[in-house]
Amino acid sequence: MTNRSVLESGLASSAIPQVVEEQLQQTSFIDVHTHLFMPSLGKVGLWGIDELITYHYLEAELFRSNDIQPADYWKLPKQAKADLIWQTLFVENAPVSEATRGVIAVLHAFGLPTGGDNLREARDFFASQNLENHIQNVFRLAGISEAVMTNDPLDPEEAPLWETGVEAHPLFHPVLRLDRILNKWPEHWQGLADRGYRVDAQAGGASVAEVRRFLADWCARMRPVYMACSLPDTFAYPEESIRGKLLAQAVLPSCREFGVPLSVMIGVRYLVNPALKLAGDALGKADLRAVERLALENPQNRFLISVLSRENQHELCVYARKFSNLMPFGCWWFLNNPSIVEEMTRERLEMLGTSFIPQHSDARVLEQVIYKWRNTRRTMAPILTNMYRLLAEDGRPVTQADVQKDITRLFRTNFLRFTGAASV
Ligand code: FIX
Ligand code: ZN
Repeated sequence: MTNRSVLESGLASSAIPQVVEEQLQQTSFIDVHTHLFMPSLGKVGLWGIDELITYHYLEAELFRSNDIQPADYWKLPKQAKADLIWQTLFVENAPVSEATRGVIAVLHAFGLPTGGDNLREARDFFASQNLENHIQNVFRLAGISEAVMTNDPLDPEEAPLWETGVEAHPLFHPVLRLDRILNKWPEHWQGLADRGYRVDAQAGGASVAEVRRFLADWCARMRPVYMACSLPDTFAYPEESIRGKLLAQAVLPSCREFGVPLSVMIGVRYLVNPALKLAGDALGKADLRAVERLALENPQNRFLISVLSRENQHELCVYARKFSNLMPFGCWWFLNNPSIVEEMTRERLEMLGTSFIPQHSDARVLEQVIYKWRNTRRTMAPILTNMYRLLAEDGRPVTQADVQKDITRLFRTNFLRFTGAASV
């Protein structure tokens, strides 16, 4: 069979870019990790221009381009913070970083001025929005069908809302986030004790069973699609520590009991500069032998996994080839820059085929999903186009149905199958 006839039975090489572009645009993605909240969780959910501008990514960039000291910045009211960041990063300097360009893309998506010297018009626009309609519109503009939240059962603002009962929302999936229990037990065991769980500071006695009871109560209350925890670059497994004990004896068994994966996000160096608060975290290369042991010693557990260091990405791909209970997802946080997303995604396609989840937004402010998913589609298009061209050249015709199936798998079914979650 000549090359010509092989190509004839599939898409012509010149047609592949447009088909890829169309399928990326037509497929609604599932945003598997965000810090967005459904409306019934009230003001923990952030949206609007002042939240967009005071995003911790931009706060970190502010202190590089303005002499204000963090301590003085934190004293400012929200709008004054936003005005200072707008003036510094968008008026006095060109908004060329990924995060500043993102704000421009959001303003542009709503037909708002991107070059003005004040935020008045944008503030008026967002103030006039009805939240429910705005969410629908934002998800449509972002090309996502639903978002997975990050819900903290010990958060002083959020937890009482769940405990008194909150209305679920079809576009938002809950997740049980366990950082306070696994990473900050000394500060937070009292929170469980105050709620009637017989735990102690050493996680001794009935603590393990009581933490399992706590997780069972929250699984019944929240019906999470997965449990999750971010972990430091020093994370080790197994480990002689309260985290090691609670992870092995409480969290992993509970995940098996409720049939949900555990999402582990590894590589954070927390608050390397505490003065910057949320913007003060950094990253470190982790020893992924912890992942090897986690996957090997818990074959009945499924792990969504994201690692923060660029230097850990190749290892993660190799471990995912060894352990089918690992599902790599996203280009997390400091990796969520088009140049690195491109590098990671090419490597993952070459090593894992379409058996991974390329991206999540990690949006902390509702409208951020618009630019984060726009960037992802823009980065994915040439990567997938090149991949299909190579496949056709190697002798396998590529059809529109192939492209549609692969994109749906990457951005929807891998997540739905791995979690067992039901989509909207
Ligand atoms: O741990 C996490 O879920 C991180 O994504 C966040 O803590 C981080 O602050 C963030 O916003 C990253 O984009
Ligand atoms: Zn996050």
